[in-house]
Amino acid sequence: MDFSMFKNLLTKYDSFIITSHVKPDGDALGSVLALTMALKKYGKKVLPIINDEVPKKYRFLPRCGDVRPFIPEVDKAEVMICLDSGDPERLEFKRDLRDICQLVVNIDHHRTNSMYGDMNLVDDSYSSVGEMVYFLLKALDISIDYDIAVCLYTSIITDTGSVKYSNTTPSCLRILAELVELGVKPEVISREVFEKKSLESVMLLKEVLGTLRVCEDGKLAYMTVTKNMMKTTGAKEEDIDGFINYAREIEGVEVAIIFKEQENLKVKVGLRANEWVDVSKIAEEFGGGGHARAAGCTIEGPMHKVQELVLASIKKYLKEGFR
Ligand SMILES: [Mn+2]
Repeated sequence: MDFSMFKNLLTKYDSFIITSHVKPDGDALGSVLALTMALKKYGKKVLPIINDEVPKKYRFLPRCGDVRPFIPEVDKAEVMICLDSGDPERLEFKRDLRDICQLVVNIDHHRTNSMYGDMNLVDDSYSSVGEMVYFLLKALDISIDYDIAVCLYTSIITDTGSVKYSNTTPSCLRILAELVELGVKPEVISREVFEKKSLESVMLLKEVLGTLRVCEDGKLAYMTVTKNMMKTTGAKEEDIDGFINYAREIEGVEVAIIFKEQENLKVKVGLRANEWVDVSKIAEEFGGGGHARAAGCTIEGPMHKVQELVLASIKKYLKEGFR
């Protein structure tokens, strides 16, 4: 992908909002913070905005205290750069993006991206948006300092599951090596992103593992998180991160699902695949999206109905081998 077109943008415009999706993960936050710091170095006015709280586990990221939700009538910019978000609804500005800025730039690596920008830099061959921001900075000749390196490193290891997933490429491994040369300590970031868990999270895990079901000759595994479990353990949504891997890692499992009961009779569905099922196709069928091996959607209805629907769709896929 040619990021040099971005150069014209910087000659033409001076003020930027850089944003990403709600329930921000390490790629969303890492890429927003890295690009914010970089454009500030370039002399631009930049507002890093995410319409949600920064999860506790990402508060080690440099300058993450600068990220805050949008304030209507106050926050304005010429350009809005949207990172890691397949559709504009996930940004939750609750208004047309063009009411806030003149130009929308969409930089993303989700296959299901709806191309909502005036400029769309979308390519699902990148491991993470952090990797895309790395190449963007190279194209702009902006040097990567230690703080930017920490953010980009966090982006890449979050989305590749610590360079374990199928989106791990020679390119992202080379970038990680360069970031380590700049002083990033892999063991420190791994501990923050993957190891540290709240007590509430482990108490919730105990409950959720009790709901594990395996079917379709061991190829499909799923777990359920109810509102009641959340209440009794005091866990937050972010505490559920990574639970799905307990289902995905079972020998013989191809598809893993986690069903999370939400307010107003909605269920959030997280989907993972190991080798061949394209779960983004299943998520799309229910109005969601994502990547081939990691995707999600939110479906209306009581838990048992949603489970019936999603399980039926996946069983069909596993039998027919395509969608
Ligand atoms: Mn991402």
